[in-house]
Amino acid sequence: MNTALRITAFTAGLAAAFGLALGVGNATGNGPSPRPATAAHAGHDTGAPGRTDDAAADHLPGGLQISERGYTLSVENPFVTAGAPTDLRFRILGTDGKPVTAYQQEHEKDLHLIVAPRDLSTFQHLHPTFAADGTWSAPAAVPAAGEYRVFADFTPAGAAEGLTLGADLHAAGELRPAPLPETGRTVTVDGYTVTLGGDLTPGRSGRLTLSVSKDGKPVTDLQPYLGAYGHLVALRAGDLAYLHVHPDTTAPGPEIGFTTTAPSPGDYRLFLDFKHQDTVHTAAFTLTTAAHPTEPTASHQH
Ligand SMILES: [Cu+2]
Repeated sequence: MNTALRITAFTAGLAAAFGLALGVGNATGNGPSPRPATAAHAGHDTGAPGRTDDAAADHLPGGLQISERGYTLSVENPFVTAGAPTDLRFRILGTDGKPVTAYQQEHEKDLHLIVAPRDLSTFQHLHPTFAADGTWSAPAAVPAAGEYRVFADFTPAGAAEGLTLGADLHAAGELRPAPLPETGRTVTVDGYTVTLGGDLTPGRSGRLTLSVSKDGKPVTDLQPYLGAYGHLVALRAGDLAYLHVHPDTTAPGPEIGFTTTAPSPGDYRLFLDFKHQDTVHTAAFTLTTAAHPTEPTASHQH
């Protein structure tokens, strides 16, 4: 059994132990992906330092802030021990300092909780239980020591749009951070083969497709999960910026489509949750953004 398989088996065991859907892709190698040579914006060599005209920069990616638009993510105990069952408890505080108790559903839930370590080696997508006093709680598996990021993705009742707050979670133990695995375009998980199509292009909306097959045959009877035939979470390597991703597929497989915008060049980890035969599986990919567009466009002329 190779290391990646052992890790997969290990996390699968933990997932079973904690009764959670937890997954990592079946990585085929190690080492960071090559990065584009430059992050410079083509046609912008005279801009003032720190200035950018990228539309994406007008709106920070989610998850980078613990407090935003008057809402704060308050984790009750951000110090946990790796490998031990963890009851993750937190509240969303509003501008008045009181817990938010009314939410608008997105993807069939009031709140989505994502937990990932800084090295993006594991991923959990949880749906915590809400108590009337405003406390959310979820049993979380923290399989290895590390600095984790906890993301709460929600829309307060009455708010025009949702937001994603991020907070640190520290898991004590022997720390063994790993470089991002190079997954390529095909990942196998739980006997399924998932193939990634499309690209992330910095500053531009792009479409990603994920095709699911099993035993060499396309899977055409995926089950709805969170109001779609798949749920994709994209995190930027280096700072764990949380990208907003919109599903756009109406057929139950084999292809699941999403649109999203990468805010910058770099490496991203994509975690696809899909449901088949009443079980949710997670396929993880490492994807480096495609080359930044070089041709100047009308909006780049000053
Ligand atoms: Cu969710």
